[in-house]
Amino acid sequence: MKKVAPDLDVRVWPDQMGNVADIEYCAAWLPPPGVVKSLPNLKVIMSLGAGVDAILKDPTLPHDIPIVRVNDPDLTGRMTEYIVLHVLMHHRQQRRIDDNQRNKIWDSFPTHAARELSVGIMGLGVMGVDSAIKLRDIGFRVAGWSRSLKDIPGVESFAGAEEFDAFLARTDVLVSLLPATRDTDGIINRATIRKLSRKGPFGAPIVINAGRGRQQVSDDILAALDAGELHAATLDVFVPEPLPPYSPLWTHPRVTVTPHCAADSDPETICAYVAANIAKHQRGEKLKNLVDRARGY
Ligand code: NDP
Ligand code: OXD
Repeated sequence: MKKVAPDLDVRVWPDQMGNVADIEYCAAWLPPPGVVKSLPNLKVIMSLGAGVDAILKDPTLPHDIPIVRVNDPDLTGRMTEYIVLHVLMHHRQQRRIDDNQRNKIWDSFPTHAARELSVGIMGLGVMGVDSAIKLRDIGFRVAGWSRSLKDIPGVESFAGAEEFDAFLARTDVLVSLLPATRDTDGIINRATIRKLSRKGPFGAPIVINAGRGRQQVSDDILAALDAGELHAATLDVFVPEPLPPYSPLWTHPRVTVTPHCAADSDPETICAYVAANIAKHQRGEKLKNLVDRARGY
């Protein structure tokens, strides 16, 4: 912050807070409960990430202070790289090729075209739309599911609980880019997996979760893999994080574990975003990317 906004009086919690009554803006990722409430003159909370579940879980969080979340092309671009990478990794069976190379096996198995695979993205927000467009442009059959219907050329849109099953039925690769809310908790469960398409080239679906760990029921994913109901999974987010060493997800041959790195927040980019929003607020301009607390995202 000091580098990108040298004129701001920046205080760092917990040691350099000074008189807390001076503090008008707070930038946070996982504030310990009670810290935000202890700032009597706070005007805006700036999330350091796109997801705000870690901020909203503080039961003492004041109700009337706006929360701005990150919506930045750097973060979105990183997420799209991750989603495209992992869809392609499964589609091109790269893990099989890696295993074969380790064992010096020349196994030229048949491959298939992108148009043969249906990708379904849960969450057609800032991240989901960008990933959908890039996957569409590669040639995958892409659909998205969100609360409200979207109009994105070449991307089929489904909305609400009533269209969830139809969305799942056409999906070979299920991607989650949903926020963690009461409504999305546990959404990737055995029943959801069983509703996915089995018409794709692998005969069973694939799950990629880069939203939040709370969305997946890990035991259901493992059971579905072992029962042949799920072909493979890529998981970037977990409960708890870090994923403990004893978790069977680490060693399952058809699970790819990544350490919540799908879209890393680059400190300079995010601090510049926060500083720009502070300047905007001080000029009396309307803030964008405000969190709707009732919706939870
Ligand atoms: P947005 O708020 O822009 O998009 C959220 C999307 O989810 C919207 O399309 C919204 O629908 C949809 N949605 C929310 N609740 C429901 C529901 N109950 N049913 C159906 N659709 C729902 O968020 P972003 O795209 O910026 O980020 C998404 C999430 O990605 C973050 O909340 C965070 O959890 C995760 N993330 C993970 C990172 C990582 O490194 N793994 C990095 C960054 C983000 P509608 O459009 O109708 O409102
Ligand atoms: C985010 C994250 O929400 O990094 O930005 O998970």
